[in-house]
Amino acid sequence: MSVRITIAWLSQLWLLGTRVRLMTVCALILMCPIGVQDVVAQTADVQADSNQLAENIQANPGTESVEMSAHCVMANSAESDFPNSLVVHLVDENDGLVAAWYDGATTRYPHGVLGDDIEASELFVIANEAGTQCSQQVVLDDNEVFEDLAPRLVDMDGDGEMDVVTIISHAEKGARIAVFGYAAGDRSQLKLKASTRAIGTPFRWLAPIGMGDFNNDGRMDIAYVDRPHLARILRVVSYTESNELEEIASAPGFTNHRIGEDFISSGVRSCQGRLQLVTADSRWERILLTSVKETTLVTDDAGPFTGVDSIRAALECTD
Ligand SMILES: [Ca+2]
Ligand SMILES: [Ca+2]
Ligand SMILES: [Ca+2]
Repeated sequence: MSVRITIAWLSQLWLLGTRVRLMTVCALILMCPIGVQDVVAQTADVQADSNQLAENIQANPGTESVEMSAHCVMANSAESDFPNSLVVHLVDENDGLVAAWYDGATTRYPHGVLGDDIEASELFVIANEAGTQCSQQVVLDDNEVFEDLAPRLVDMDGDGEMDVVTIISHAEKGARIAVFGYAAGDRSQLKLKASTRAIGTPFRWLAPIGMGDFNNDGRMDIAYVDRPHLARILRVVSYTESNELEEIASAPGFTNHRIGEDFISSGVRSCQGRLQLVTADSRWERILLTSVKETTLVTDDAGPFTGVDSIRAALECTD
């Protein structure tokens, strides 16, 4: 089922229409200072407020008629409670996810390790579909939040389309990594595709380091620090053929986050074709470079940790 809706634009940035336009918008967004990203999405669904649409059309002489599916929702990252959580993927010829952000601020999970106790309860995405863009929304249950800074767009299952890697925390079970995306060929509903098991205790968190094929077996992996303030265990999970996140390696002695910081001090570097995880050691004294050899983590010392800038410097290849 589809409906024909006239779409009006809330900003000067034009989005709907061709992929070229979207690439232009994404490029603009990437160049925008934080806080002034105008708009990523302006789509409409069958429940859209027709009066509002009419006003928008009158206020914006440039309007378009676009064939939209009924599963699309209104979405505007600039009006989100977390506009800075916007992430975009520069589009190639493929259809699929091109942007994601959090919304729905809530204080129902008062953990506060990321600097405040305001967390997100909603995830929005924009997908390219046959030349149009469609926005979709995930709304968490009341006992969950996205205890995160920004979603991550990565093709985890290797189907050529971006997936969204998030952190969900549960009132009774604490944090887990959750991967959202579309089932092959079906963009009618964004789905939870895979998840780690939750830590098991409320107010226990994890901090992603990054995504990549760290053990070089052709499957994407996620590296994270399990309880960076407490257990300080580096774990690597692999995205399996059956949409599971299966642990392939772990070791204690790592951290990448301090309570109250609204950033994560870690990342993945690729130097001479070799992927390495960059973190601090559990005492915040040294910078560690860690690679995955089959089921073993191999760690090298890369000098003193002197703040997040020293992590940034270690992410650069030196030769
Ligand atoms: Ca927050
Ligand atoms: Ca994918
Ligand atoms: Ca792998």
